[in-house]
Amino acid sequence: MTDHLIAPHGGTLVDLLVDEAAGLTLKDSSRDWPSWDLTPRQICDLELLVNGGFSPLRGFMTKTEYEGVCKDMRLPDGTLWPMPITLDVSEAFAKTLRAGDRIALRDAEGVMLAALTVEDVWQPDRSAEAKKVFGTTDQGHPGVAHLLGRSGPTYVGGKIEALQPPVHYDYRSLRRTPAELRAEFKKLGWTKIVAFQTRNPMHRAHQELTLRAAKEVEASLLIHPVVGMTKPGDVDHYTRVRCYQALMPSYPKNTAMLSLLPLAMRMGGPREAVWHAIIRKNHGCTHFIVGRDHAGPGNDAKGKPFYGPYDAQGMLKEHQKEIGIEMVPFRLMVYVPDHDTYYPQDEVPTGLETMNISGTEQRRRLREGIELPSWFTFPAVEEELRRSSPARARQGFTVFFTGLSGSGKSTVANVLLVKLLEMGGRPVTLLDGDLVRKHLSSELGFSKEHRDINIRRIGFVASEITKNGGIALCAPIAPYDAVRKEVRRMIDPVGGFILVHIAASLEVCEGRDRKGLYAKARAGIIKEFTGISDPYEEPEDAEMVLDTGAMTAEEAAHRIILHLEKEGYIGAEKQ
Ligand code: PPS
Repeated sequence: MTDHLIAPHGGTLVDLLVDEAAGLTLKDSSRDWPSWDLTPRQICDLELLVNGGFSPLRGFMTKTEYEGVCKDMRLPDGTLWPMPITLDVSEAFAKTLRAGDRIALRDAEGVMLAALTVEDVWQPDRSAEAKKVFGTTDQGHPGVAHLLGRSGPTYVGGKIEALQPPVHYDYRSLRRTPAELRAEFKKLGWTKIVAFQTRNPMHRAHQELTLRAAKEVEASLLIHPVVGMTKPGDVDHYTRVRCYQALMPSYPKNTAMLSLLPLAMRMGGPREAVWHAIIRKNHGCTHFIVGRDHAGPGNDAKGKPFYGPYDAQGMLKEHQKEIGIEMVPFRLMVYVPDHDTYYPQDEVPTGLETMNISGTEQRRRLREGIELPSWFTFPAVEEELRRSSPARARQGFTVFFTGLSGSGKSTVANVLLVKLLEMGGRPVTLLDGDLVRKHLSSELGFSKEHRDINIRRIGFVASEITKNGGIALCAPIAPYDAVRKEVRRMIDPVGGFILVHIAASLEVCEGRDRKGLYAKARAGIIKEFTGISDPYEEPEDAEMVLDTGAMTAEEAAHRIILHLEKEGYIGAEKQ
C-alpha cells in the first residue's frame, strides 16, 4: 500500500490493533490486571500510537527511550524522535507494578482500549525534562504547566496491544487514520501532498498561504487540523471544524482534502515542529507547511516569547532531509488592500500599505459583536464563529461573591438578582452559601477539604449555567484562593467570570453578628469559624472590591450592574 507514497518514519506503518480473537483473550485475562484510567492527553497519545501516527513507536516510552529523546531527540536505534511519549501515573498506582505485569488501559467510561506490558517504572526528573524539551521550567508555558503541574510523578514504559481505538462520535468521516489517508491518496493518485497543521479557525490569510504553498511545490493539499488537545483557551474543535468545512469549497476542486488529527499538542515550538512533520509523513504527506511561530506557547510572564518566531522553521530545516519530508516555510501573511491580495510579509511590493488583524483583535471583535471584514475572513467562517461565540451581551456569566460570614454577600446577591430579573433577557440562578449547604452539600462540614469540595460543586453548577447562557450568582464564603482560582478556570472558557470581594472588615461583620455565630465562635461552641478560628485568604484577583461597611447593599449591587454594562455583559450589542 505504501509503494508509491512516502515511507512511514522508521520504514513501517505501525498498527497496534490485535485481531478480534486476540482481543477477546486479552479482555478475559485482564480481569486480574490492574487498570489505569487514561487521562484525555494519554488517550490522544494512545490513539496515535495505535494507528501508526507515531510510527515507529510501539508503546509508551521506556526509560532508555525517554532519556535519549529528551537528551538529543533520538530513539536507541538512532531514529529521530523529538517528543517524549510517556505514560505518567500516580505514585500509589506505580507501587503496585513490576516489570512483566500487564495493565488494562481504559477510557473515562471504563472501556478497555489496550493492554500494556510493563517494561519499566521510574521517577523522571520532570524539571530536567521541561528544560530539555521545552527549553524552560516556566509554568507560563502550557506544555511545562502540564508536565510540572498536572502530570503524574511516575512513568511506566511498555509495548501496547490495542483492542480498539478510542471512541469518537463527532466528525467520524473526517477522522482518517494514517492507513486510511494513505489509501485515499492512492485512490486519488495523489503522491505529492503538502500538509497544513492548525489549531485555529482558518481565515483568508491561511487559505491564501496554503494555496500558495500547494502551487509552489505542485502538490495536493491536506488541511490537517488538530482536534485532540490544543492550547487552553483555543476555539473549541466543533466550531473550528465547522469553519474548516465552510472554507473547503474555496479551494480549487479535487486539490484539497480535510482530515482531523487527534493529537495532544505540547506547544513545544521547534521540537514540536519536527514532531508534527514526522506525524504528517506517517500520514502519507511529502511536504509540510511551517509558518511563523509554529506551535508557539505565547509569551512568558514578562511578555517575552518562549521561542523566536522562526525557531521552529530553523529546527525542522536541520532535520528535514533525515526525515524525508520537505518543509514549506512561510513568513507571516499580510493583506495588501491595493492588490486585494495577501503577501508573505517579506514579499510585499515596496511602498504598499499592509493590513492585518491580530488574534486579540479578532477575539475583541467577536466579543463585542463587531464585524470581521471580508478581506480578513470568509463570511461563512465568520458566521460559524459568531454562532459559537456570541457577543458578551448574549453570553452567560457568573458573579462569584466571596467574603466573611455576615459581610453582606447574600444581601447584595439578592438585590443583584432582582435587578437582573427586572432587566430580563437571561435566566438568573442564585447559589447562596446557606442554600447550597442545605441542598447540595448537606453532608459537608467546614474543614478545608470540605469547604473546597463545596466550592467546587458551586463552581460546577455555575459553569453549567454559564455555558448554557444563563447568569449564576454565587455567594459562599469561599475562603481559599486556590479553589476560587479553580472555579475561575472552570468558568472562563464557557463565559464571563466576575469575582466580587465583599470586603467588610471582621469588626463590622462581628459587630453585626446577625446569626449569632460569631458569639458562638468566640465561645468555642463553633469550631473552624472563618475569621475567628479559620483562615480567610483575601483575593488579589477580584474584579471588584466592595466594602459594605461603607455602602448600602443597593449601592453595591448598582456598582456591579455598572461594571457588567462596562464589560458588555448587559446592555445593547455594539453595531
Ligand atoms: S464555605 O467556606 O464557602 O464552604 O462556607 P459557606 O458554605 O459559604 O458557609 C455557609 C454558612 O455557614 C455558616 N457557618 C460557618 N461559616 C464559616 N465557618 C464556620 N465554621 C461555619 N459554620 C457555619 C455561615 O452562616 C455561612 O453563611 P454566611 O452567609 O457566610 O454567613
